[in-house]
Parts: sequence; structure tokens; C-alpha cells
Amino acid sequence: MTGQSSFVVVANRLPVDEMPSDESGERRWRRSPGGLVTALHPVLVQRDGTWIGWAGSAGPAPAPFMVDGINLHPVPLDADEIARYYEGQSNSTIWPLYHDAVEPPIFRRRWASSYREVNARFSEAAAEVAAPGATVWVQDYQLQLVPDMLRRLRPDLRIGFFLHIPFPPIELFMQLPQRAEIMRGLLGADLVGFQQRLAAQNFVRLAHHVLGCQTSGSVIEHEGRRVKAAAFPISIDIEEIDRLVDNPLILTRSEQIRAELGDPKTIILGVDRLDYTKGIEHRLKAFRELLEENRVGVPDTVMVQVATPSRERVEHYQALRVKVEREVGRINGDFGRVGVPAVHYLHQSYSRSELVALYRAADVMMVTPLRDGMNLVAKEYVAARGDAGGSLVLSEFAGAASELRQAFLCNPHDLDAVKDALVRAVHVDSDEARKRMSIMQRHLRRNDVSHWARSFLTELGSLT
Ligand code: GDG
Repeated sequence: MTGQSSFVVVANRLPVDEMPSDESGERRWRRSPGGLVTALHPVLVQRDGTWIGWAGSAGPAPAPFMVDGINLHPVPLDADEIARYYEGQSNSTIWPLYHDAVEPPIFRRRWASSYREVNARFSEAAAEVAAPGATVWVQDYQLQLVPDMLRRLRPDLRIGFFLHIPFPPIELFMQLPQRAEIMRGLLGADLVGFQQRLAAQNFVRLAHHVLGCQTSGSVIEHEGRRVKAAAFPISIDIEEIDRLVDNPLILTRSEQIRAELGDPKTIILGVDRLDYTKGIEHRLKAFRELLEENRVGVPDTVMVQVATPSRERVEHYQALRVKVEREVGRINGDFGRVGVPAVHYLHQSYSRSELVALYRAADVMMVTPLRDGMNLVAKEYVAARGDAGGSLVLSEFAGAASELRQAFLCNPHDLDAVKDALVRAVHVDSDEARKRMSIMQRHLRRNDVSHWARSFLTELGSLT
């Protein structure tokens, strides 16, 4: 059967979270927070669009349903597929490989074949739901085979793909046993979008290197078609942050957080998924050395590190948690005082309003990933500082560094550079800090997540 949607989004996850079922036992869902769904919501509603994805639990998929005017089409994953396609090939092979192999990628044939099977299932679902000539937008590294698989089923469709994470240079990508298959998979799209220009250039070079495609600038010739590769840096829902910041309760909460931390002169904040790409260990080490050298001291300065639980069944992540927690314990053992730890470590998930209250309370935000496609936390922090207070320390290896040039930029592998950037951010005079923040804010107001979605879809629509 061919469905009715003229616009289809295909992503690993549906943009909903399951809530406890009602008295009759009926399953209930609510839209999950996130810039991607906010940006795509108007387009989905206007075009009676459908979002295809996994509903989040193992076993048979629920029947298609609707939340907030969006048609949701669940795709099932069983427990083996979650282990092989998702935790295996997606998060233990592709994720580390695409992030500079900061942890060694693991290559397993069984994971790769599960990835193939699941990608075929998503492709079949999209082929079923898309109306003749529809636009289909495939998201991210879990679904890189979908563009080609879908084109073979439905050559009438206009297909876009966006990669949220970095795309590696030739030397690294060539390690992947499925390198040709992945390149062919992505080249099934009409437009392949990346966070950064460099990633798009890597992709064009690889198309030539792996498949011998002719290329010219950002265009690749593949099987008689022209495929365009370009950068579309993703951004945040700035209106959401404005709404939260305008709420007096959040500013009260932020003052309360400062008081609860003992009203220190300087609060340093980190907010990350607990992921080895985010550079949490390096950041802690830099802070410890500054304490050892007396360049900062407790109780004047405290650090708050929110490390949101993530991919807890994957080995690399379990090992990381042990290392981070050991380092936090060591710093607090050496430098904490009764009732005043040097590092407040929170391995928990918070509400959006609590996060924004933390952003408002923090004098220095540290975003120091070893490699990151974009990093939305950096952009959210800047957006939340409408008061132009606060300073941002930002890794050169986050995609966001190409736009947020007024941050205190540093190489996260160079511990002395991280320490210097942090000290500069702590001591910067308030006029200069304000100037830096205002420039970055102006940039984000012009380049929010709706702008991102519009630019991608306009480009996709204009390709001939
Ligand atoms: C991937 C790419 C790219 C964090 N803790 C909590 C919470 N968060 C929110 C943040 C932010 C989001 O999660 C994290 O986004 P990032 O961009 O920082 O990182 P990834 O999850 O790795 O995202 C990345 C992104 O995709 C988009 O393309 O920028 O490079 O790796 O919005 O605020 N939200 C809530 N509670 C928490 O405890 N509610």
C-alpha cells in the first residue's frame, strides 16, 4: 500500500516518551522535548506528515498513532536488534569511529548484518507511508543505509539525509568494513547534510576514493544522478529558552542554586550526556590542576557537573562512569571541605527549567568535547544569558566553535590550554564578557533551529 504523507521524517526514535497507561490500560504518550521535533512540527502538521521511528521498548510495535497533530509510525526492534543494531553497530562501531576514534571502534559482522536488517525495515516503512513524489528526510548515523534502500523501493521520492555527528576523514573512515555499503547508502539521497563544511568535504572525497564517483565542488555523480553534500549547522529552539528565562520562577530558582552552593564567587558548570566524546575527564583534570596550583580555590570557586545517564549498557560508557566518578572522588577528597565539595557531580537527568536555571546560575560554562558534531549545550547557555552575564569555554573540536567565535576557545587535548581558557573566562572583565555574549546571541537569534530546518528543506526542494 502507498500511504498519504507528502512529508516523512525517518529517525531512530519517535519524538515521544511513553507515560504510565490510563485506567483502561491504554498506552499514553507525550511529545519529548527537543529542537528537532519543534523545528519539524509546523512542516509535519501543515503537510499531514508522518514520523517513522522506534517507540523505545523491545518487542512488537504499537499501531500507528497521533500526538500533537503528528502521525507516528512505530517500527519494532527486538532485544537482539537493540543489542546489535543500536548498542553494537550504531554506538560501539560507528559512533566512536566518527568521533576521531577517541575510543577504539569495535567491528562485529553480526552487528553489521543487524544494522542492515533494521535499516531495511525502516526503508520499507517509509516506502509504505510516503505519497507519490513525497519528500522523505532521514536522520542520523543509525540509518545511513536507508536513502539507497528507499530509493530502490520508491524511485519517485525526493530524499534528504542529515548526519548529526561528525563525518570522519578518509584515513579513519577507511577502517570501516562496510565503508562502500555506507557510502552507497548515503548516496541514495538527493541532498546529504552535515554540521560542518569539513564533514561535507570529507564525504565528497570519500565518494571519489571509495566508489570512484566523479565530483565537482559539492556535487557527486552517482548512478546517473547528482547528489549534493553541504553543511547545515543545527541550532536550538531559541523561543523555548526565552520562554523559560522570562519565567520569574526560573530566576528565583537560579538564585536559590547559587545560595545552595554556598554563594561562591565563581560557579563553573558542565552539562553533558555521560559520553567519552564530551571530554568530561579532561575537564575535571584541568580543574584539579588549577586547584593544586592555587590558581582557583574552594570555597570561592565550585564546579557543578551534570552528567546525564546515557547508553548505560554499552561497555565504553560503563568504563567511563567509573573513571569520572573516581576523579570526582579524588578531587573532593583532596580539596573539598565539610559541607563544601569542590565538584558537585550529578548523574541524573533534569527538567528543561532546572537546566536553564543552572545556566543562569553559572559564571563559566565549560563545553570541552574531544569531538562533537555541533553541541547544543553551548548554544543553549549563550541563549539563556540574555543578561549578557557569564562566559563560555568552548572546545575547538565542537561544531559550535565555527559559529561561537567569541567563546574562550581551547584545544581540549592540551590541558594547559584548557586551564588557561578557564582562568581567562573566570577573570574576564565584565564589559568584555558582555560584548562577547551579545555577539554570539545575535548570531543565534538569526540562526535558530527553524532556520536550520527551512534551509535544508528549501535546498532539497530546489534540487533538480
Ligand atoms: C547529538 C550530537 C549535536 C542534556 N542533559 C539533559 C538534557 N540535555 C539536553 C541538552 C541538549 C541535548 O540534551 C544534548 O545535545 P548536544 O548537542 O549537546 O549533544 P548530543 O546528545 O551528543 O547530540 C551533537 C546534536 O546531536 C544535534 O544535532 O549537536 O553534536 O552529538 O539540548 O540541553 N535535557 C534535559 N535534561 C537533562 O538532564 N531535559
